[in-house]
Formats: sequence, C-alpha cells, structure tokens
Amino acid sequence: MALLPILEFPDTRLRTVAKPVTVFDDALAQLAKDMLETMYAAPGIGLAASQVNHHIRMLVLDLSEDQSAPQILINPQIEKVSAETKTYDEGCLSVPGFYETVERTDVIRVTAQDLQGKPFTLEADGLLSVCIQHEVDHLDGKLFVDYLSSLKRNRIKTKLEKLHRANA
Ligand code: GNR
Ligand code: NI
Repeated sequence: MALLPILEFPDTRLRTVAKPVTVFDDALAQLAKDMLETMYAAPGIGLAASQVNHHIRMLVLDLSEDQSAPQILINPQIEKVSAETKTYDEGCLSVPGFYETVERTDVIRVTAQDLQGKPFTLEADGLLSVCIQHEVDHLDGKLFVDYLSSLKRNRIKTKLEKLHRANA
C-alpha cells in the first residue's frame, strides 16, 4: 500500500489525455488500491489516475461516509440521459482550497470495465453524476477551473503558484 503524490494546478501534466487500459493485471489492481488509499487519506470522494501522474483511463470513487463503498471505473464512457443540468459547488484535490459552482448534466449513464476487464453499466444522478463527470474530465486533461471565467481561473492559478513557491 502506498500514498501517491497528487499533482496540483497549474501542473501541465494534468493536461495529459489518458490512454485506454488494455492490460488488466496485478499492477493495475495495485494502482487502484493505492489510488483508493490516497483518496481516503486526502480525504476526497473521487480520484482519477491522471491526478497521481498515471495517464491511463481509470478512476476511483467512494461517496459513503465510512469508506464502505469503493468503486473502480476503467475506460469509462459517459452518455447523457437527461438534457437537464444542475449546478454543484465543486472542489478538487488538484486545486486545493478552492470551491466554485459548476453546471453539468444531471442524469448520465456510464459504461465502464472492472479490474477483470468485465464491462458494467450504471446510471447516476446527483453527487455521483457530478463526481464521475469531474473524474472523466481529469482523464481528458480537463479541470473544473476550465468552466470558470479566465479572471477566476487566473486568480486561483496565481494563488496556488505562490503557495507552491512558498512550499518549495
Ligand atoms: O473530493 C472531491 N470532492 C468533490 C466535490 C464536489 C465535486 C467534485 C468533487 S471530486 C473531489 C476529488 C477530486 O479532485 N477528484 O478528481
Ligand atoms: Ni478533481
């Protein structure tokens, strides 16, 4: 088991488009375990492999209060079910300390594979839907700050760069 360092905005490695997973082996299962441990320790409700500098299409999440419902989604594909959108105050472990309102599709259907490569489908609304869309954005090199005005995004960028300099 290992805690993995989380990349932070504006690190350009977060802009990498992740590659599909083709090999479902023990190393993949170990990375999923380490990602869950890293997410719980942070603490967060989701984590994309991109955030720990592994540019493959895998994400983990757990919306339970007591770490009782870990989920692993590999090669996730999102289909919009509702045309309706909802807003949510989003945060991100790669943008620590900042929360902003983001508008996303309310209901989605997600097809993904498990650690054995077996496909499954789930329908999501509410926070689960927000979280999956936020994580799949990471796999596409996107961050929630991309939905904000450039003024807000640049303010966040400047503040985080200053913090990173102070911590260096
Ligand atoms: O822990 C997290 N909380 C959260 C809250 C609102 C919307 C999205 C999220 S995901 C975030 C963890 C994270 O950065 N995942 O990529
Ligand atoms: Ni995030």
